[in-house]
Amino acid sequence: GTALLLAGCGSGQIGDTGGGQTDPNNKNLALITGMRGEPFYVSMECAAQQEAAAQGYQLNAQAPEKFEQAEQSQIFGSVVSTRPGAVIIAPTDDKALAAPLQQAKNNGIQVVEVDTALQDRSIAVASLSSDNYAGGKLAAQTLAHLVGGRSGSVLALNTKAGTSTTDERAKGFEEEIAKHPNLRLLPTQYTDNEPATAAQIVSATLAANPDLVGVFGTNLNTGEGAATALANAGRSGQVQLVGFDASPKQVEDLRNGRVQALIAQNPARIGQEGVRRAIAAIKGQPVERETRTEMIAITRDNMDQQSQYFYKSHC
Ligand code: T6T
Repeated sequence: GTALLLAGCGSGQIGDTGGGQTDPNNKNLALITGMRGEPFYVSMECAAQQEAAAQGYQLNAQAPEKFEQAEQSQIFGSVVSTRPGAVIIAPTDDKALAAPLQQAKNNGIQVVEVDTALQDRSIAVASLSSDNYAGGKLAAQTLAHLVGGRSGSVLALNTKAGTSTTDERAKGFEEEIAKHPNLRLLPTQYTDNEPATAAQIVSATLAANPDLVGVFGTNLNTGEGAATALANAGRSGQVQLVGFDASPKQVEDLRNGRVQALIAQNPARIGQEGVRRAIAAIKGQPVERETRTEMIAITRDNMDQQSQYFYKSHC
């Protein structure tokens, strides 16, 4: 069967709360995800709202229209001016958000990273995500298994350079594919996190590389676009497609044979635990610095047993 990975909740060091003074009685939290209305973040936000309410906190959830640094920075600025005790954020760029986040921290706002992270590990008090490097390796193992003994080229579709998660997935994927001499890895392509761009790249790759045997979409949008392109070319199921995430459309594509496997994350758990870390940090309690949540490889054969991993498009 297909490789299955359940990376449990990894424990890290206790974070340094540092920064300016936080009022331990502040009951306001903010959550800034990477993109509005996208099922990974919707699932994260629903669970975060539920946890905040259960603990008697207000959660102001915001997101940019697109997965885009400039708009997210603007939202961050306006959220900070409302003085929440903590900002739980999925930074859309691993460098550009560092300065404003450091400044917020200096002003006594606790920073918790969810999913994506900054390169500078000294700013956030806690960081929660899948082990994305391991997820990329799992995707490569799953794809190699699906391709079997055939030889041919393989394509990975990344989103935007500087997105910590998909960069790690692409790296893990590339390193693992290199262990399979029958698979020739084409240069990884960037899609700007646009499904239409992913579809165009896959169409062009099919034309230029008739030996294409596999595609890895490093996230929801790249995978959805790749599925469309393969279906339009009449190549679904011939070119093996492994996606990351489990949106309603991705799950439907798995069921109807447009996608052969999905590496699902647990965004709800990330949202729930993110709120818990934020509240502990506000209260000055010790906080685990790094938390890794589980992932799982889902195929058509096991999908009905794994429906708890499917993402939501509304709460
Ligand atoms: O794959 C998720 C998330 O983990 C990544 O950081 C950005 O893209 C998604 O939100 C899916 O669209």
